[in-house]
Amino acid sequence: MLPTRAFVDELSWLGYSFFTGVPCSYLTPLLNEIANRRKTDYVISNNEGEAVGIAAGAWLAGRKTVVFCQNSGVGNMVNPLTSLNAAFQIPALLLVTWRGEPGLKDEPQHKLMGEILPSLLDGLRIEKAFLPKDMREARIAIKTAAQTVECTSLPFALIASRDTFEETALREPASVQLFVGTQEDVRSSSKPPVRMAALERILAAAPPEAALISTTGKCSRELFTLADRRQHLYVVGSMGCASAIGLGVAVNTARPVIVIDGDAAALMRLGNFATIGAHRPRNLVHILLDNGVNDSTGGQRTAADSTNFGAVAHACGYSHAIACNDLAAFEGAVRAALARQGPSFVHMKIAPGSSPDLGRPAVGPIEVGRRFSNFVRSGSREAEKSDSPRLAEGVHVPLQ
Ligand SMILES: Cc1ncc(C[n+]2csc(CCOP(=O)(O)OP(=O)(O)O)c2C)c(N)n1
Repeated sequence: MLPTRAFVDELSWLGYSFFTGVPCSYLTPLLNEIANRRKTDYVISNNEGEAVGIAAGAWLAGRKTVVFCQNSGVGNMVNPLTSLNAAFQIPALLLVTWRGEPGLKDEPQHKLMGEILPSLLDGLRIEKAFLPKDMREARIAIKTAAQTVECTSLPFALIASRDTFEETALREPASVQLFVGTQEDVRSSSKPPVRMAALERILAAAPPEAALISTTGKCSRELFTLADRRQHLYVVGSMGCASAIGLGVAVNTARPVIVIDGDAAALMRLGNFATIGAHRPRNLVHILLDNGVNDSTGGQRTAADSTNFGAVAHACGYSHAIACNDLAAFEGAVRAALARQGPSFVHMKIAPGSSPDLGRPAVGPIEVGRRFSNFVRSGSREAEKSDSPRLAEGVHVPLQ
């Protein structure tokens, strides 16, 4: 077995101090050790795909990241691994447990994934190594993994078998408080504007130091058409992950971070709201441009009209949530959100439709990611002074 503390020390020495993921019982000692450390950031997540998004945001903000999961959770990661990490060349050290490992007795639900895990990772073109249970050998495996991550700028998977980590007790369980923010509804009878007009208002309200992360489909295409700047991250794939990426960026910078979501994308990963509410980054403004349809794929209806998004954000612990449908109120709401302590949520009803000759980002995702990352990491003096995440004051801090 590996001495758990020495394993985490090894990762820390190599700069890996940002952890996110979904637990597996094989990792309990490791997760206790991480939670016990004050200088290690541990972002709980609800879904392994969400964790990949959070880690991608953290990497863009300059962190080296570890995403832990049970191998069942690799299934939840496939979309962002292929269309975010591979497309943008965003690395992460994946620590994947091996339930259903061939030759070991395990539950029936782990059998198939246990058998296909190595070939699944091969299919995803993710390099891998089996984590040895001897610390001397494990050190070499971790170093090699870290070097490969640096060289390829892609995820690398360390696969951990049963009984890899020595027992470690949780010193102090994190205290959880329910935060009750405020909620407003200023919708009027006015006709909702198109997305492009709403995006223009966001650009008018956003200060030059703000980072903007736009969701998959026409939202990113329209933002690119209106203005292409290094502080824009066009999330062309990984539908639903814009808010997770935004969370990962926001907890690692003092800059304002604005996420521009779509209703279908938000519904695809509604759990992200709860994670944002749990971690409460005060510099995050989450905007939802809700046209009630999958506009980018031809206008198929979503469940948006029967969902009270403001109530969801409020219930999940956002500081403030507001619903609006006219442009003046929307711009005012975005400006107010940027001025107050977040996380804030702005739900804007828009009309479906877009220009028929809408272009696509002419800059590739690798370049978009690099220039966004340089922007986030540069010039934020407060961020440079402190290495602590920017969370709302006086609330539960689950990052240890
Ligand atoms: C995982 C995944 N499923 C489906 C798609 C196809 N797709 C791209 S954009 C989109 C609709 C997005 O709708 P919404 O978030 O409401 O934004 P809108 O297009 O309305 O602006 C869909 C279904 C995808 N890119 N990824």
